[in-house]
This record gives sequence, C-alpha cells and structure tokens, in this order.
Amino acid sequence: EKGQEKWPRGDKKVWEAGTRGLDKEVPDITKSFVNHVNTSLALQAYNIDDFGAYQAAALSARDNLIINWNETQINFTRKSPKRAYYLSLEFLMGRTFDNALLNLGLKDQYREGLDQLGFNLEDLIDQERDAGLGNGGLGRLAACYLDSSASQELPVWGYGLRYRYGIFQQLIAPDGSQLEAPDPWLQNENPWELPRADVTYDVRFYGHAERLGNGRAVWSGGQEVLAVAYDTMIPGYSTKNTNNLRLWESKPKRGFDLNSFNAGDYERAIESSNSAAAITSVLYPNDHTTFGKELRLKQQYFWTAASLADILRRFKNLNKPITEFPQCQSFYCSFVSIQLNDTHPTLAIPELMRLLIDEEDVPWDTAWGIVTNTFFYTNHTVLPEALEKWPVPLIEHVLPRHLQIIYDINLLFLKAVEKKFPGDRDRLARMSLIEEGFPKQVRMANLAVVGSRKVNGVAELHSELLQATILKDFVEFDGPSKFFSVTNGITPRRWLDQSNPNLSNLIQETLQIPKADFLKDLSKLEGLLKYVENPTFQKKWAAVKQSNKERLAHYVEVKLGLKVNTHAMFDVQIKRLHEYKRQTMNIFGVIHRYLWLKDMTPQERKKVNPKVVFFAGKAAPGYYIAKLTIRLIVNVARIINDDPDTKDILSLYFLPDYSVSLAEILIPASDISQHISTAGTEASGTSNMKFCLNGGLLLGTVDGANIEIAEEVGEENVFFFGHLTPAVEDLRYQHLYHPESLEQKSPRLFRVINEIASGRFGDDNVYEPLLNTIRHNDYYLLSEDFDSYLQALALVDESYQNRIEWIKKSISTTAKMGKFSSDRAILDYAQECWNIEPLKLE
Ligand code: B1N
Repeated sequence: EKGQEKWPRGDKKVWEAGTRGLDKEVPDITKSFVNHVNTSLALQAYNIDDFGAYQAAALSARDNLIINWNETQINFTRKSPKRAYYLSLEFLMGRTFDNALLNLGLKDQYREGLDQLGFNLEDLIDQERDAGLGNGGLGRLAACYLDSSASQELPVWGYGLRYRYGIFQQLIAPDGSQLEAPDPWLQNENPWELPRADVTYDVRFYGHAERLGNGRAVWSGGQEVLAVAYDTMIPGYSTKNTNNLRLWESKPKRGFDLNSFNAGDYERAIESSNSAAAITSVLYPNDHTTFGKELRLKQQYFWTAASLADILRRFKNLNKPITEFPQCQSFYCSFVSIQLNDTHPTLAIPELMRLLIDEEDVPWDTAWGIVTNTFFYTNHTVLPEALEKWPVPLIEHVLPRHLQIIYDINLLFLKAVEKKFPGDRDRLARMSLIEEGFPKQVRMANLAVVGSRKVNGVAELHSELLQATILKDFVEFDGPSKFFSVTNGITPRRWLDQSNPNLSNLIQETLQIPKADFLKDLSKLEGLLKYVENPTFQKKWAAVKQSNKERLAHYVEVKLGLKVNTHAMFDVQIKRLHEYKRQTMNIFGVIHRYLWLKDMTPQERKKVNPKVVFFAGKAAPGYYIAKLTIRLIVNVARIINDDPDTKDILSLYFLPDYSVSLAEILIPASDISQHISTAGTEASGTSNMKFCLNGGLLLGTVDGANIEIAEEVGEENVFFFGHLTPAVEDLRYQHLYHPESLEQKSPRLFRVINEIASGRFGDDNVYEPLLNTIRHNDYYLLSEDFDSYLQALALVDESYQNRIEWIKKSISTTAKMGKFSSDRAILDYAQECWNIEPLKLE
C-alpha cells in the first residue's frame, strides 16, 4: 500500500506488466507504449510528462501505421496499378495523432490503456503541434483529398515540400495589430515522418542551356541541390490501406565547399550550403497574391523536379515503353496521372518535356503527347492578383533550359491558334504563354491549360466563371469538353467524427448503423430527416450543440482569460483575412448592432437575444488593409465587451492564431457562420461545408459552394443576401464612373464609418486607409450589399428566437450535406481525370 502511494502515475501493476511485456493479459497498446517510454525516449513513469507520453503514444500508433503503409506500398508495387499524384505546394494537415487513432479504429483502446497508465488521452492529443504547411482552403483541401484517397483505397500519393517553418504564428500586439512569429513545428521531432536518406535527387539551378540542333539541349553548370524525401503515412479510415505523402527537403549536395574552407574563407564555404538549405526553409504566407520572388520560383522548381524524377524512376522500374507513361487507349497500358493543384506546380510541364527530350531521347511530338495526357490542372481562383506570372528574365536566369522549352511550346501553340483563328492578333496576344511588357512575363495559367488534358474549377459557379472569363479563349480553341467542374469536399472523418464526437455518437445511436457506414457514405445522413420532428431527438441535438459551445468557451477562458456567455447565439467568421471575404462588412455589422443597442432603453435591451461574435484568421504579413481590419476588430471588441449597457447581449472575440485544430473547436460550436464574399470572388469555400455538416446554419452571399449547399439543404435553411454575380461588373463600373455618396447609398453604413472615423474605437486616424477603400471605389461592393446584409442578420435573429424551428433547420442541414464529402470529390477526379481504380489491401 505504501509503495502504491509513491508510484507517480497510473497503475503500478500495469506499468510493470508493460515493462516486462510478457504477460498475456497486458494489452499490446500498453506494452508498446511502455516500451517506447523506456527505450525510444529513455524515460520512466517517474520522469515522464504529458509531452513525453504524447510522444510515446504517437510512436506506438505509428508502429501500426508503418505496418499498414508498408503492406499497401508493396501491394501497389506488385500489382502496378495506374497511380495518381497530387502535386501541391501546401498540405495543411493539422494534427495527426487523433486522426490516426480514429482511422485505425484504436481510439477507445488507447484511451483506456493510457488511463490505466495515468494519462488522459485528450490532454495528450493537445500536446501535438499542428503541421501548418499551408495558408488556408487550398492547402486544407489537399489534406482532405489525401484522407479520402486512402479511405477510398485509391493509389494516390501527395508530393509537397517539407518546410522547416510552417504558416507563421499570429500574435496580437497591445495596440490590437497582428504580429508574426516563426512556426518551428519540427523543433521537437516529428513522429509522423520517415526520413528516406536513400531517396534523393539532384536538382539544378542557373547555369546555361545549349541546344544541340536535334531538338535536344544540354543544361549544365550552375548550382546543384539535393532533394531528400520524407514520407508521411496517410491512413485510410476503416481500411488497412495507408497512402503516402512525400515531402522534399533541400540540402547542400556536399556539406560545404572545402576549397574555400581550406583557403580560410569560411563564409564563402558555408554560403552555398546555406542557400541550398534555404529553399525549403519556409512556407510563403501569402495566398491570392504573387510576389515574383526568386526563392519562391526555386521552391516550385525544386519540388516539381524532385517529384517528377521520383515518378519517372518508379515508372521506369516497370520496364514499359515510355508512351505508356500516361493515358492511352486502354486502361491497362497507362500508369501515371498528375494533378496540378493550382498553377504552383506548372513548371512540371516543361520539366517533364526536358526529362523526356534531353534525358530520354524522346522526339518532341511524342513527348508533348505524353505530357498533355499526364497533367490535369485545377484552378482555385479568378482573382487577377492571384494569377501567377513569372518575369522572363528571372526564369531565364534560374531555369534557362525551361525557358527555351516554354518558348518552343508557345511557338507551336500559337501556330495552332493562328490556324484555327487566322489573323486574330488580339486573340494570339491574349492566349500567348508570354505576356508582352517590361519585363515580359510567363503566364502560368495559360501554360497549365495548354499542357493539361483537362482543367477544372472547384465549384459550379466558379467553373462557369472560369470558362466565361479568364479561360474563354481556351474553351473556344480546345472545345468545352476539356473543361469541367469538381465541387470541393471535406473529409467527414476529421470534420465530423474527430471534431464533433458528440454529434457523431448521436448520429450513430439514432441511425443505428456503424459509424463507418455514414463516415464513408455521407449521404446516409439523410436518415436523420426522419427525426427532424422528434422532440427527444431535437433535445439531444440541441444538447450536443450546447456542449460544443461550452467546449469553445472553456478554450477561450483558458487561452484568453475571458468568460463567454454560452447561452448566446454563436456567430462565427473564420478564414484568411482578405478584402474579398469582407470581414470588414461583418465588423461594421457588429458596430451597427452595438449602436442600435446603445440607442435602446434598458427595457428594450432585455428583449434582445444575446449574441457572441467570433472572428479568427491570419492576414498576409504584407497585406496592410487586412491587418488593419484585424486591428479594428480587436479594438471594437475591447470597447464592446467592456460596455455595461450591452456586454450581456453582445460580445466579440478575435481568437488569435487560427489553425486547423482551432477550427476543430470553433466549427462545432457555431449556430450561424458567415461566408459573405462579393459574389463571384470566392471560388468555393470549404469551411462553409464544415459548418453545415456540424449543424451550423449559413449566412452568405450567392457565391462559390454556398450555392450548391443551398441547393442541397434547401434555400429555406440558409440566409442569403446581396447582389448576384452578373450584377457585380456593372456595379463596379457605376462606382468608378457615376459614384453616389455613401450617405445616400446606405445611411447606416455611413453612420458606422463615421463612428469609427470619430475615434469611438480608439486610434482615431489609423483606420482611415481601411475606411477609404469603401469611401472611394469600394471594389468589393460593401456599400452595395450592406443593407441587405443587415436585413439578413435581422432574419437570423428572428429565426433564432423560435428555437425549435432553428433546431429543425440545423438537423435538416446536416442531413443533406452528403454531397460535400471529399470522398465524392476524389472519386470524381479518379473517374473524370485520372482513370484509376481502388486497390484494396486484403
Ligand atoms: O482554394 C480553396 C477554395 O475553397 C477557396 O474558395 C479559394 O479561395 C482557395 C495562391 C491560393 N484559391 N487560391 C488560393 C492559395 C495560395 C496561393 O499562394 C492562391 N487559395 C484558394 C480550395 O479550392
């Protein structure tokens, strides 16, 4: 008994049995956990903390993944099915441990085993740092697609970069503005990756390219950098299939330059090794903008070159003729499809040409046939500032051979255009891969379209807009069949079961089917429609939402020391800060509400339903207006939350450092979420799907995937407002040439803006540049949509008053979200583009 008291944690007998590892009664999990504590970490029950326990538990879960991963990969090698590769510069994975346990079906066992050893599983899950190798939707989409590929047993690998620093950590300064700190996510070892010291490729930069006269060229000199592979296991849900995400790290080819070192020039000696390592040092934190920076170009080439070399080597091991590399007549004689996630990997097109022509001695036409049957291009935005263009002189300097190839492609392409549309010089200028100017620029989207077999947008409206605007000429040239749409999706494993276990459990107990049934076929949620009118079920549904609101409130209290009123309606907008997403309109709406409440008598205020507004999101470090919006939100929050007249019925929180794991807490707690981009600007949006899947209602514009969500769940269950896409262009024209005063256009917006300008929320003049964006040309049409936005908010209030009706809307919404599973999306790609089939590991 006395010895028992001194034992530091858990059950001493279990620890001891785990250490001996012989006892048949001891579960494998305990044995493997204790073994990793004792050996991998060289710790004991006496000196292990939660972080050590997380590491040991992660290593033990990883052992399971490795076995499945190995078997899956050997099976792929043996059966050599056609494979697809997803090239993405961003994979926003978030945490892995919880997801791995769920997908392996071992979460309950781990919880129990760890409990006996004196640990709480949820606390250990919280020890893990997010893998933040992405900016937002585009990177998170890539992560969801990997989960779905593995779960659907499809032979798909991801290829990306192993950034030493992920998306920056966001801090809020005392004046309310955003500060950025590095994200050294690899500081404490990453148990989820396997370094592959044996999988390396040389990647060249600079130097010179000499044409040989037979179409081939020799590229030599310059700098050579080593690409080293790191593999991350991607477990499928309720299947042994475990796919691979291969991330490249850059390293100097030789440690350092010994000649300079010996000559005493130590700086020169390590300079080149530093510049090699710099390539994968950090994720660029801007989305929707291009900077034309050399290091970013080097990242793009480094990654596509290493990935293609790896793919080609794997293909060559099959000893098949090179023409069978991509698509051909028969399914059985094609082996590779490559999806380009936006234009970031477009250099893969000239790179594959270079490999085929210069290294494999394939004639140009054959090579071009292979290339244009291998690649598929997904466009994620129509915003002009996001369309990548690289200065010709920069490409010429960094990748001289690729510039030659791009010019050759362009020459042949423009000849074909000229043949189809003789004498149409404007068309040639628009479609050219090269934009004239000083300097000339390479248009990556044009190159991606020309070099791909198919091109898609990410929601119906977006795909239509693409074809009607920036790709119109290409549709006319290639015909419409090359262009199509795949509406984005989200994985229900992470975005329902993992983030909202209470809801997932309620759904399971109600439908009385195994979880895997609806988590792998999300349309099964429709079964919930039977229970919409059932009062007991409604109560349980509401109780789940309440528990999630309390979980969020607990988070806010622990992190910010603030108490949240969990009986209020939770209104959430979480996404990258961008003018087109119009967080400004939301904060103006909050100010309007505040002023409206201040104008009331205390009696009147008592009748108002309390509301809590949450914001979270990062601004690109150089995006001045977006950063100013954060500062405004934070400072409005300080005033509002402190005002005794209103603080019980209106409060506002800006939660710093938005991340995947914070989204997992915020989304299930939301009653209403805002997706309020100017019509035609948000290509799809994916958090809209996450909120609705979790029974949060949607307040939004008629944009992106909002439209398809409304089609599925019924327009009566969403709150739409604002001008439609076709009106936007005309309105912008009017703003430019026939501006109307703001006071006339929207007196309510006018008042809000004046209150800010008057210094009511501090810092009187600092917000002027932000306010001027609306006062002047108002490109994102806030003043056009503000009044209908307020109307929609009022309707939300009114609907929320009738709690039963609200709950019914919430249930009906979740029930109809089946379409938005990323399983559906990935199967669309597999059929429409890649021509691949599942290969299950028995
Ligand atoms: O991609 C998401 C969509 O759901 C969003 O609507 C869309 O805005 C987002 C340059 C981007 N589009 N473009 C980017 C990211 C990084 C970068 O350097 C552009 N992100 C999107 C998924 O389809």
